Amino acid sequence: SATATGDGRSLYSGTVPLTTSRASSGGYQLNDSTRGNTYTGDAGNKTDTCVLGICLERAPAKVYTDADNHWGTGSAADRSTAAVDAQYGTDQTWDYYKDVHGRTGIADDGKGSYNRVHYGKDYNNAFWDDNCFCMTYGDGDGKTFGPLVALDVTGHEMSHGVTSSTAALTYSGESGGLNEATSDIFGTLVEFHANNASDPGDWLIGEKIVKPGAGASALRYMDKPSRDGKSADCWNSKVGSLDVHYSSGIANHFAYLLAEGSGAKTVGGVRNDSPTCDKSKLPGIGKEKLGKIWYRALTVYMTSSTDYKGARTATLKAAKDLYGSDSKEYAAVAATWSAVAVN
Ligand code: ASN
Ligand code: ZN
Ligand code: CA
Repeated sequence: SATATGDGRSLYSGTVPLTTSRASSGGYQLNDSTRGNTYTGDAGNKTDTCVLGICLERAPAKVYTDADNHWGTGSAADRSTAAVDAQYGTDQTWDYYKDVHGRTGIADDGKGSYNRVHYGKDYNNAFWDDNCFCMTYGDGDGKTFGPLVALDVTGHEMSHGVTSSTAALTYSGESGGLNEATSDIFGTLVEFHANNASDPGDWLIGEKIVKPGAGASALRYMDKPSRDGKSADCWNSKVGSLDVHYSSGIANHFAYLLAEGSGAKTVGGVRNDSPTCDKSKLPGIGKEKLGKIWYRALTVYMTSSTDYKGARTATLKAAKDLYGSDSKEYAAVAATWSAVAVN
């Protein structure tokens, strides 16, 4: 079916362009043939019934259709609005990996994946699933979270697919923290790369989806992960026993410091001194170089069992390949891991 150019009124990102497909029956489908047929479907508020990875029943992914190729209303009351956000988010993630890293799709095989929105009832989460190789998003309960379809969340979930296809970091212990941090790092770099005026880049995760009931301005804070009350800023020998969304803090902190340095900055409206664990001062080498180094480390050097010490080694090898071992970038990677107590 022919490619068409439409637009959507999203919940979080304003009016966005959408590449869609003309349906043979008339109208349009929310399916992007220029991005490997990435599509978004309605889960119909159903849930999967799975035990140990085997699913007896799966919620649907009924592809969205529209008569005039102007999708959504900007209000969550219209079911296609969340679909606009999810499709736009995975478009932007596709483009980030393509433009910045030359990666075409999650598995680098040119194939798109799909999103399911309106999963379950009041479902306060979003997730990547290796079985369907797809992303799924809840609507939130409206008190803690709104629909979990913001740019950094879609970038986070799709990046789980990239990790799964590359280093395949085991989702527990320190490797699990690195898996989570990889999704936060690339989710954030996607948000910056999208350069969307309604949802500009920051170093916060989930700032658009939190509601007053969450009692926080974001889900996670990369500048100083302990701002969430649970995440680790600095490595210690027990971090591997934390939930992976908290042991990720060390690598999130590393990423922020490597890009932005240790000086005081305002992040998400909060002034933060981005303290290093060893009181060192770091200049920061920028988020583009952070992305290059982390991507090469993930795709060339990390394995399923990489721990924090291994991440230090992997990123140093990546920095050496990219900039040389005498470079300021190589020195910055070493100093920044030391600054989060990974030596
Ligand atoms: N939203 C969570 C994540 O992507 C779901 C999970 O716990 N795996 O990390
Ligand atoms: Zn995750
Ligand atoms: Ca963000």
